[in-house]
Amino acid sequence: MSIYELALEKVEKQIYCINEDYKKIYNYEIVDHIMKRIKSPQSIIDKMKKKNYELNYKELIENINDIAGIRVICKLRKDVYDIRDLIEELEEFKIINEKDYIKHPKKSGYTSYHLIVEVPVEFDNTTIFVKVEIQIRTLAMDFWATIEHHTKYKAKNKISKRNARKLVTYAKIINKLDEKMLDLLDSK
Ligand code: 0O2
Repeated sequence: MSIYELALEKVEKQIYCINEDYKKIYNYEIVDHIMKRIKSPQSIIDKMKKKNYELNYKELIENINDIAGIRVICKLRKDVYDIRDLIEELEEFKIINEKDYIKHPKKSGYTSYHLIVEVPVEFDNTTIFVKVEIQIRTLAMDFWATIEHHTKYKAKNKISKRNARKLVTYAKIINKLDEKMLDLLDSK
């Protein structure tokens, strides 16, 4: 797990650098805040069972890409894509997978931009490439995802179909709001 922690610290540091550089050039903080976590052992086991993987280290390392996860929260939808492009420019990291749930929201209504990057970490005089999941989303998307995570996605008790439909509607409202905020700033 310490390998994942080292990788996570490296990614966090780079995101802070991106923010600092951006601030110097545009006088604007493109990153609002960052959250990071190492997935708990129980959550890793639950995910492996859910995806029908055998419970061994080989399957874990090859298939579970979000043991180290970092969430980058920004203000505007266009910031999400700018941050993504700035991460791509970092020579140290290699993007190995990405999912645009903003252009293609999940059935649940979930919107976010996901990247899996490979990060070189020095460990025991060897360079190991560690996968880190970066989720980039606006404050509004994060508000929705946090509530939905708690009430539906990871909730022990199933919510009613009616409430699940409401959550999809609220996700659409939130995304409309993100669009309107952009329009407002563009029309200043
Ligand atoms: P937790 O507890 O947040 O860590 P794959 O990469 O295709 O093998 P994976 O990893 O399921 O499969 O990919 P995906 O769909 O990109 O989802 C990864 C993470 O996105 C999830 O991690 C959640 O954090 C978040 N996520 C995905 N769908 C939803 C959703 O409908 N609602 C909310 N609130 N979050 C979502 P975990 O490990 O499932 O959960």
